[in-house]
Amino acid sequence: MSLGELSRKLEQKEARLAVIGLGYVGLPVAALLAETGFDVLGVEIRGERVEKINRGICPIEGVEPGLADLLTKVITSHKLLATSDYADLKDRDVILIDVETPVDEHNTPRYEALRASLKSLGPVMKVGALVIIESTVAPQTMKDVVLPLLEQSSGKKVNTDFYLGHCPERVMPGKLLKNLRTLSRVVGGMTPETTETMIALYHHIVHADLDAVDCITAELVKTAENAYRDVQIAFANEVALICETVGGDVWKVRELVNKSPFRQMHLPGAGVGGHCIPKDPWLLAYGVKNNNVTLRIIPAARAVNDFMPLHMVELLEKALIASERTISGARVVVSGYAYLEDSDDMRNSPSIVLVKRLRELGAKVVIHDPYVAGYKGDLPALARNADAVIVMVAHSGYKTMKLSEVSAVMRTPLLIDGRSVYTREQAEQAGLKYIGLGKG
Ligand code: SAJ
Repeated sequence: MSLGELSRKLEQKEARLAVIGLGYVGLPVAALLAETGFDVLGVEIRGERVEKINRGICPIEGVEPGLADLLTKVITSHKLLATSDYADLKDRDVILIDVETPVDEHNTPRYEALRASLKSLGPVMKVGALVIIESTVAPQTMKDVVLPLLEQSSGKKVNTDFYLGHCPERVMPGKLLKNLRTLSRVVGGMTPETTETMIALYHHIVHADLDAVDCITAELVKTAENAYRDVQIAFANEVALICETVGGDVWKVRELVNKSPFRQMHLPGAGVGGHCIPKDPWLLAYGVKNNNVTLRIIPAARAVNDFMPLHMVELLEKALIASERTISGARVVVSGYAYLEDSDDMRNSPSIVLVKRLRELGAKVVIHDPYVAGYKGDLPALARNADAVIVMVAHSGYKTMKLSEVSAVMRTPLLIDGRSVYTREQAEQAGLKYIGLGKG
């Protein structure tokens, strides 16, 4: 099928679609495309996830407005079907790939999932198929990794026997459907004609700009937009450290800095987690590793943000010493295990780094998180005989918690607040000694 014919089938919603990887990105994308009337096949290697989805049950916990109902609707109407069998892809005209592209402990991208999906897709991919990588990849990955691998595994030639593009996603846990529908996207085809055909697909679900670019631009935009956010957060964190030492309140400083035109100082905090921000700066850096350009700001920002959970340990140690306790043997409650408020998403959570460090130092740690399975429960009960509560995530429920019920049961009433969930006054009125990140 030519790109022109494919574009027409996409306009008419007659093209048969597939999404490989039904995770935080792939599942909402598949459901939205199915809702607009396309026949969508979801390919997922985790069998239990396939089974759950085909029963119309959303495997994603946390607060995801509209997703569970949408999934039930498109499964019931048989517009979406999940499978683990790649052979089912043989009649698919457009295949989106939404698999994980993490970086390892050496900050090197791990493309195993991406390579595996391309190796499995190649042999079954039909002539004329359009393959779109939605996962975030380092600049030059489409040209140097995806294209050669797909040609090799399929025995087909790009732009002749199949078409290829990159349209990075911009979703955020907690706003998966909203972001997909309302955020603009860069659409990068290997050829301008491919880009146009990709737009014929995306305009059905994206009610915002679809910016036609080439692949390298799409790779650069996505990784740079998240590296930008990481650098901004690191700046706020560094100002927080300054405020602690000179007696300022970084939250007040930030509020007033942002009254100055063209300032958008981000929120300081107990760390930077998630599936995007801690990873994408390293993808951007990796993309230019062979182009002998020295990057200074991007790695430095990562170092500052990675340090923040360890700084929370420093604040705790100082507070314990002032209360004549040592961290070894101290009973510590960690409030918030997910990486983001009102989410169950644990990926790269700063709390994981914090808990590991606390246990290395001999603290007895209990974890509370109202969204993460296994850590829900009653915080005051967990705080019984504790020497400190460390707030790592600004879950809404924490804001309304009765602090007096917590301090009443603690052995040493210390509150270390990594997200300015409370004010010093609130904490002290409740009988707690308050140590706030960025509050000298
Ligand atoms: N964080 C701060 N200070 C800030 C903002 C965030 O410490 O000012 C921390 C959060 O606590 C969290 C981490 O950074 O641990 C990431 O937070 P995030 O708000 O950036 O949430 P993510 O990881 O879901 O980011 C995604 C990104 N979207 C995509 O990659 C498509 C990001 O580019 C978006 O800006 C963000 O969602 C969003 O706000 O939509």
